[in-house]
Amino acid sequence: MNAETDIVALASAPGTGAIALFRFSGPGVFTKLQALFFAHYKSQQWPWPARKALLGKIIYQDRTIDEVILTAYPAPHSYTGQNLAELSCHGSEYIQRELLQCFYACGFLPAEPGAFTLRAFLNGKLDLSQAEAVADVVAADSRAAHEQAMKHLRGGYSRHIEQMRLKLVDLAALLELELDFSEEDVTFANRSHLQGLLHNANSHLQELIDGFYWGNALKTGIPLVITGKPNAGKSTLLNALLQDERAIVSPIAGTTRDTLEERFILGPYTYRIIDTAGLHDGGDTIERLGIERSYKAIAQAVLVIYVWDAHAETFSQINMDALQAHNPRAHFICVANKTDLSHAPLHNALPISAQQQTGITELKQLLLNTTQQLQPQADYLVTQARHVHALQHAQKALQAVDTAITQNLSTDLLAFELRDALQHLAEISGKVSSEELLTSIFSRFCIGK
Ligand SMILES: Nc1nc2c(ncn2[C@@H]2O[C@H](COP(=O)(O)OP(=O)(O)OP(=O)(O)O)[C@@H](O)[C@H]2O)c(=O)[nH]1
Ligand SMILES: [Mg+2]
Repeated sequence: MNAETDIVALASAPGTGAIALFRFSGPGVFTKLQALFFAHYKSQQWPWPARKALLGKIIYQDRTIDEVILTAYPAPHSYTGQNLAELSCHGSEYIQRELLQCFYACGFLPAEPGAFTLRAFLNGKLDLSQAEAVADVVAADSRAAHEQAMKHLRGGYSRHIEQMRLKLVDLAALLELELDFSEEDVTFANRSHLQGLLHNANSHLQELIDGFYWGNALKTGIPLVITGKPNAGKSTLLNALLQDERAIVSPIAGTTRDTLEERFILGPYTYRIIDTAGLHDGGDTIERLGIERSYKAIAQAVLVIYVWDAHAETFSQINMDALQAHNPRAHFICVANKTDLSHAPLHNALPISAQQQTGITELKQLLLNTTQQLQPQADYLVTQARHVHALQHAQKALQAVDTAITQNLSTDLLAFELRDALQHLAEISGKVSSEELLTSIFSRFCIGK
């Protein structure tokens, strides 16, 4: 992980475009580019003015490869904190290839995925959780996912965790002080005060951990499961919502055997909408396997639409409580389908006809309103599984401190567990990190970011 090399990468999407953008970072970037870039205007020749778009040519071995715009960002005022340059050229794949070859010939090395953001992290431009947010901003495909990523990028979340960590650092310092004076049997940290703070920190950590349920749903898509009896019209409803003949529909009960998942954007949200095998007792081996998967999908859902075939089934035959027992945390919506055939009382179910596509707009609106109501208004939702693990470990260590106090155990044991908790909290912002961790985080980035 050598961050002192001079790297280059195509930062725009691969393929032909109106323009393409190359990015360079490293201490020797400007020296290397000087041999290739010739500014059009005398006033813009070397030394290049900082952060100004310069028109010029890339000339390599007496051959003009392209007319380009170069912007130089001298260290430390750049994304990576190093000398950084961005060069936009005409977007043909041929030009991109030719330029890349001449950059390599001049000594630039190809950038690994996430290399620029890694350097920004190593130079203190952003912390690790902000770096992760950069990847999320690039990947966000809905307003809700984008909003979450931007919040994390601004760093409020990191500061929030850091504030909690610093309070615990104060406590740890008092305990360490006691250890220094261990001969004299003094206590600097009042134990009941300490426990009070631990309880606060603990419930705070729990809040953050709980927030991942929604944080993850908003980032990766809200799991929305369509369930009901066989033939109720689940697959027809999926198709109506997607406006696409995605799933097979047939009058034969047991058509859908496996779960089928699609992304579905509604207002600010992305849903992972999942069609499932119809629920019933009995069925052959394959159907049973399918039904098992249906229950598994329900258990992981945030929202569940129960499709009630109002034509074939009376409302009293539906056992919603038994269904909700599979996922008490999820929100269940009941729709009465096939209302084109049935005039049965609706019992608060939303009337639709998936086949005739009536009530679909109302159902979308209901989904939207329900999601808006359910989405927590917390300032900071945890969106990374890595953070949840760190928070859970920190919580476990704090609980161990608490137990140790109750059992009147020695100060060095308290100090040990508290240090462990601090270590885990510090992992979130990357105050402590290993090369392995950094590699696993940044390898998920795209090249050029
Ligand atoms: N009249 C009417 N028929 C419908 C409606 N919705 C679905 N159907 C019909 O009901 C039958 C079953 O529809 P599917 O969408 O395959 O039902 P499913 O719930 O996915 O069934 P399985 O996959 O077998 O569990 C098909 O013949 C559909 O055309 C509706 O609103 N009105
Ligand atoms: Mg089906």
